[in-house]
Amino acid sequence: MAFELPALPYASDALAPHISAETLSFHHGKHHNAYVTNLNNLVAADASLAGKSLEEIIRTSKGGVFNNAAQIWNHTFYWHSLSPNGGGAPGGALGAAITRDFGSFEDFQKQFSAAAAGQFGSGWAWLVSDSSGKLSIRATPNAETPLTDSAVTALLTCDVWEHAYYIDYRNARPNYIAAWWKLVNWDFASKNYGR
Ligand code: MN3
Repeated sequence: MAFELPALPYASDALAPHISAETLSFHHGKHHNAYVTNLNNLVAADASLAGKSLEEIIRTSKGGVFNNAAQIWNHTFYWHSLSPNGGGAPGGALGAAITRDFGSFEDFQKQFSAAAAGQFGSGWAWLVSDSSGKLSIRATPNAETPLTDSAVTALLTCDVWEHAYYIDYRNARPNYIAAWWKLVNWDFASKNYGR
């Protein structure tokens, strides 16, 4: 069973003007798709990977197999972290936990933006929760993902690889991060928080 590129959860022009259809066509149609093609080639060449789920491969592999598998998972999670109807601040249990653990929503935004802007080179910024519901921010390099840490659950991510923003924002990563806040899918994050 080959892995497949998941469809975007919205139309490719739905995130404009914050993220353009051209960015999504390259980011989803070329980058994300290439990780799927690469992983399928690697799995076809290694019988020990046959029949494993994407999550199992991510949790048990290293090198190119890990990188491509984790990038498939990270990108699917990223598409769902965005919504044409996103932005604003969350209510409910997640909103209360953000205020409790970061002081205020504005303080959380500042800390998350700093983690995303400060990640050296390629990588990701994440909002994660531990099993008690305590929130924290992580930045991971390259394909690294909170999925490999059984102590936390990922709630939300921002892709800070240059391919995520170079078409729309060139070298100005902070401008892309500012746009990302206008698209954040708090319903998805709240569902992942599960409380
Ligand atoms: Mn990417």
